[in-house]
Amino acid sequence: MSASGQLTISRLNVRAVHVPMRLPLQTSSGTIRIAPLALIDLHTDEGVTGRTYLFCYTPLILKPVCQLLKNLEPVLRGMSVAPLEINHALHSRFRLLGAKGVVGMALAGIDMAAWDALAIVEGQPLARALGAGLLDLSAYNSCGLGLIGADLAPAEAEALVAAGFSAIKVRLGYPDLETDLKVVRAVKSAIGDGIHLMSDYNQALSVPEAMHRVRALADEGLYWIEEPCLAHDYQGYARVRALSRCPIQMGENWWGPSEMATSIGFGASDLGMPDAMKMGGVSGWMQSAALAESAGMPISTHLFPEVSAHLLAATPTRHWLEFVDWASPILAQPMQIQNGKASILDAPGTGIEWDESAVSRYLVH
Ligand code: SMN
Ligand code: MG
Repeated sequence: MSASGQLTISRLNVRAVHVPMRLPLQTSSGTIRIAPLALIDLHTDEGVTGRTYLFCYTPLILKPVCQLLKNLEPVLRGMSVAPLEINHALHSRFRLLGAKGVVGMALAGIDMAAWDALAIVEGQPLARALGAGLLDLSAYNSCGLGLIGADLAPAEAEALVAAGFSAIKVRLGYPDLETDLKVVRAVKSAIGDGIHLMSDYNQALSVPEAMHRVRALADEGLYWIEEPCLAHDYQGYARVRALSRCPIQMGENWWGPSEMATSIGFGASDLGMPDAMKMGGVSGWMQSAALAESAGMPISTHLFPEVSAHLLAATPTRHWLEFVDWASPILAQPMQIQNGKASILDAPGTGIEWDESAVSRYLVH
């Protein structure tokens, strides 16, 4: 390492794994049974390695994401681990194509791994490297509780609470409002009043249908109603929000801070939940946290709880950490939740290290 502590990228190791999910997730857009993860190891000449993973949603995109990352290795080799500089260089390289989708995912993965390496070389948890404290964060259990109907949902909801949580999330978007209501009431009566119940439509409704359903759900005690309509119809969201008595939540489909700023400008939602990957990694997240602070918008995280916990600690308007255990089987130290709180460990970086024998079990060749 140079006297300045500067790191230089030597190599990028990228692997594809299919990790079985303990609880499959039936959403209004299909069922997810495995987590297709791209594992990134960003090696440096100095021997420090930054790590992260990308959740690719569908196996169809896993290999293309990994291939793009591999294609970028010669571009990265020899660069300093300075995430803002790396972003500047990579974003200008992709200016004509644009940096959403597969490109945005790959760039965010490089950014997250680079920040991990920086925090490791500083000997600090990422949260501290970002200027935050090691906070205990309120976490909700977002595993499971897909569209499984009013007969099965109560038992699954009880099990999610029993894992040590005071908040869980139910997926909605059944063919009719009556089933949505039935499921919400069944889950509510199973978990009781002391537990918060978030809800998520995964963009299932038209704007008029969303207006109808949010009014009907007004007195059901939901903590928030997430993504009722198509994610980029900010005008439609503003109309739905105007007549909802329950806070409207969105943000997992904001690709970068500029989309978030547009959404805020339309008054599309009460709450925000950027996704660390789609927002552009740690660097993009910090911009989104600044936007949220100036708009006075409470911010929750989306997926990637291991990295997102550090980011939430560094977010002035922090709200909830979304906990999913999808990467836990391949991590040496899976995230632990106690009494509904996620703690940030006093260890260098994000704390992501692979359980190599699990990784080899789930490797996709
Ligand atoms: C979700 C995220 C990722 C895959 C499926 C469903 C969901 C959430 O929208 O917010 O957790
Ligand atoms: Mg969601």
